[in-house]
Amino acid sequence: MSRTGKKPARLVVVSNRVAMPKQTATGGLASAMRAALQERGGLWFGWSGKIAPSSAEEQHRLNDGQIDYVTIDLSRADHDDFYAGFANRTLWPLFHYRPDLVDYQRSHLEGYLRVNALFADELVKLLEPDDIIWVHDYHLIPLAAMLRERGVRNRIGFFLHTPLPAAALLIALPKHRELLETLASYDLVGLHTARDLRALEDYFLHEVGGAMRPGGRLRAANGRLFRAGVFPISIDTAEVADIARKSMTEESVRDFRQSLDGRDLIIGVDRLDYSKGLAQRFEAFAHVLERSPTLHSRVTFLQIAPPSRGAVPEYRLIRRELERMAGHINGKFATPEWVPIRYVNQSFPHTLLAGYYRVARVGLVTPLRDGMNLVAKEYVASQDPKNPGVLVLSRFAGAAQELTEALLVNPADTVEVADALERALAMPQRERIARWRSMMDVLQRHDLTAWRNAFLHALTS
Ligand code: GDG
Repeated sequence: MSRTGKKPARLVVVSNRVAMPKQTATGGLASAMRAALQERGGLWFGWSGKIAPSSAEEQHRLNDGQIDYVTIDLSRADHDDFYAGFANRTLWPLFHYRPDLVDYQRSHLEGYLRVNALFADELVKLLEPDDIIWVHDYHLIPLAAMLRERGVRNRIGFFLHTPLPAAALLIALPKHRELLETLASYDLVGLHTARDLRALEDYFLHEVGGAMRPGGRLRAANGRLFRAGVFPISIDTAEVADIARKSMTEESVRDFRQSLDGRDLIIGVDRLDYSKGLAQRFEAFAHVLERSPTLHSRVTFLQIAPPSRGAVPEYRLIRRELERMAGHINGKFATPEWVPIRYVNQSFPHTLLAGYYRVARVGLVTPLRDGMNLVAKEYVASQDPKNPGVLVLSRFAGAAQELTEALLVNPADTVEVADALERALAMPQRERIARWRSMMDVLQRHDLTAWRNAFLHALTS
């Protein structure tokens, strides 16, 4: 209830995948959305993750207290064209500055529009006039336009979890106007950083003839007015810190620590994705071993990389490449007592991850491009205040805009990353504490709850 005693409007979250109640929510987004829905009461709509023989109109419904979950299946063709095709072989590489990996196919674009239309058709059946709708990510850019075509007048917000690249790249996308101008059908478009916002404004102002209106609103060429703003996503800082502290007494974390045998740990945790810069990271670590024999047997690099998007060929390629590199580096430097890289293609429960982060002297987070990167924030929040580790962070992660006391690197510069690694390993405790404190202050002031409240406040006011 608000101060006026009026119940806030119901929240409707729409995302490609829905984190169902019994699933452990991987990633911050799932828990953020759950908390928001719990608070106001609401509905979460999206793809079930299942392939049905034909595009099934049947909705799967589940209620869990304040939250209704409604999902639909996709047909094989819809999945291939929309998800494995246009979303993950066109938009994802383009938005991560990899035009070389873009595989544009007209049939994929058609599938993308078809699935967005299917989402719109199914969603209108569920909407009430006062609902506030919050749409997530690059899979669903045209959804608001399609809802508007179906008569929906509700407030609709959109948040892009990836970077938005410079206009010069966006215009390389065939039919880019037809897609990107639909962003104007939202009332609010949220982005992680000022750079992403500049890209959006630049695209609308200089590429498609929009204009800036008083109050910071953008006018699209079709006359529609919308707002865009910077809302850097965050983590549940207090909870992550708490989990990390408690995990130190867990047997599995103690066993792991023991297995390090006094060596310093460097940790990386990433979905296995070419945007995460894992090959360059492996190279930088190899460079350290190459030039600093005194570090041999004294450091262990644990890279956790759960496979993702295995249906997309580029992901199978990067997986093979990393296996080859890890094998090569270990073959070259390992001794009977020591393996330099522990490369693990598995995902772990959050409690364990937080413990690993806390044990690690260095968090190595070097994506080539990343909308935000929550691992960087989780690593910081997991540290022991009296003896914190050092974050080595790519300048091209959105998180670098806030975590300025990390050792910031260009991930493509193997020598610069190697230098930062060695500096991190040798950093005196006082400097580690000072840098950590300043980053932790940022995360405590701006946590996940602050993020969603800021977005929802901007959307509803
Ligand atoms: C997209 C954007 C943006 C990872 N391995 C395991 C595991 N994870 C969790 C991490 C973290 C999440 O997954 C990954 O989030 P990131 O932000 O690092 O990266 P993306 O998956 O690419 O996320 C990104 C984000 O959306 C939010 O807007 O920051 O830029 O690309 O929370 O902890 N979780 C568990 N086991 C694992 O093995 N439980």
